Amino acid sequence: MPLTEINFDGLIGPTHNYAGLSLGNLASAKNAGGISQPRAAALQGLAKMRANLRLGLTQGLLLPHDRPNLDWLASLGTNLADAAPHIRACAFSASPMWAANAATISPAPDTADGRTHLTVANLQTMPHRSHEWPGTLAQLRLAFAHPAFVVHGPAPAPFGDEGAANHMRLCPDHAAPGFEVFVYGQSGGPFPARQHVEASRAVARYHGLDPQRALFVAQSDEAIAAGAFHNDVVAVANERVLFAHEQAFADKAGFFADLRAIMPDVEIVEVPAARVSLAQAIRSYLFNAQLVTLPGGGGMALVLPSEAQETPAVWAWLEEHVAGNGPIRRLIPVDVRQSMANGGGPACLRLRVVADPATIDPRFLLDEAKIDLIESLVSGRWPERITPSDLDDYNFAGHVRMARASLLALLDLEDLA
Ligand code: SUG
Repeated sequence: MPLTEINFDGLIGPTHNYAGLSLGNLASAKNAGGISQPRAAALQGLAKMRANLRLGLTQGLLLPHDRPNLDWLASLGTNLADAAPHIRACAFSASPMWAANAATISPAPDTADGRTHLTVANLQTMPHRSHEWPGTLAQLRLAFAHPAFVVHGPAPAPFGDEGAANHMRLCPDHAAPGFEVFVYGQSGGPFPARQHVEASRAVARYHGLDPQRALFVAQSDEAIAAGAFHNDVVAVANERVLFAHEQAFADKAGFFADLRAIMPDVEIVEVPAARVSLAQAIRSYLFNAQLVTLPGGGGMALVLPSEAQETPAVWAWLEEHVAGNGPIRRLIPVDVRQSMANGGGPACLRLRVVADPATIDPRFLLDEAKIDLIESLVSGRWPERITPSDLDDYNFAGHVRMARASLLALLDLEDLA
């Protein structure tokens, strides 16, 4: 089977909660201490996966990690009972759901050895995400064990790497050689820059990319200050199309000129600040959308959060674009409000891998029957609500660990226990 784009969504885990752990992520700060609904959250994510399957797209799954992470607590010389509340919250975080931060992928046509390279992200800027990578790496090593893939360990500290959320690939079509754009932040503003250029350059070297076909581009300080803690909050690319906010990049003119020089047929769709402000773009997560190519020559669709439809300036711009001759032909709003309340939209929830599906461990691929099974397990085993005090309850920790164990058994993935 030819190379195709596969979206691996992170299944939202049973400990999904609002602990306000991500400085610079405005939604996370705003909802800190709120009551979460892990069951509804996971069902929303699964509904998005099902809808994407029905569009004719290939859909994969990444699993929730074992939380609370007792090994991480032990590495800090503590345990669930004694850990400070902030550290306990970090151990409980369901943050691996945001699979766009799992790894950076360079598909086979882009790499020197003709294999698809994946580098697990170290996520070392935020304590609650810094202990994700071993669990992610274990899954990547299983899912992509075929010799068509090379799975790399993380770039070393102190260089922060947040994976595909800061990486865009432009190409004539997914199976053809592409151009890879690594977007990084420069520190100095009110919020941390989570993607460091040293990490991006290391990933490009691990993957054996042609230096003539890779660009390193700085995020604008104003975007980070406005809450764009990852580039995928203000830009998204698919095939020949780059869809971005006018204020996404530090040196927009230089970046666009470089991109046009290496890829003359690139189509840049820019949303002007005069139509949609950075604040509106970030609140609505207009750009945290899945820009996908519909099979059968259906053009491109934008799978975007329903919050975008509810933001008049955003929706007016989008409707005009679709009515005109723009490359986005369809708008598909989806409800992922539980994840959105922690700053994770439709694009954060998925990791894109261009590969032949036959080379992937089928336990990580989905069809509707498997989604039915997972939905019914989630409906029975995921907590309906989590309040901050639940994280102090020892029995609660046992309950959520068992819930995940039953998912592993269902999917025949006990190797990840
Ligand atoms: O890393 N939120 C995540 C959201 C990640 C979104 N991913 C992309 N843009 N690709 C983060 O900031 C909040 C957790 C909390 O506060 O409980 C959180 O980790």
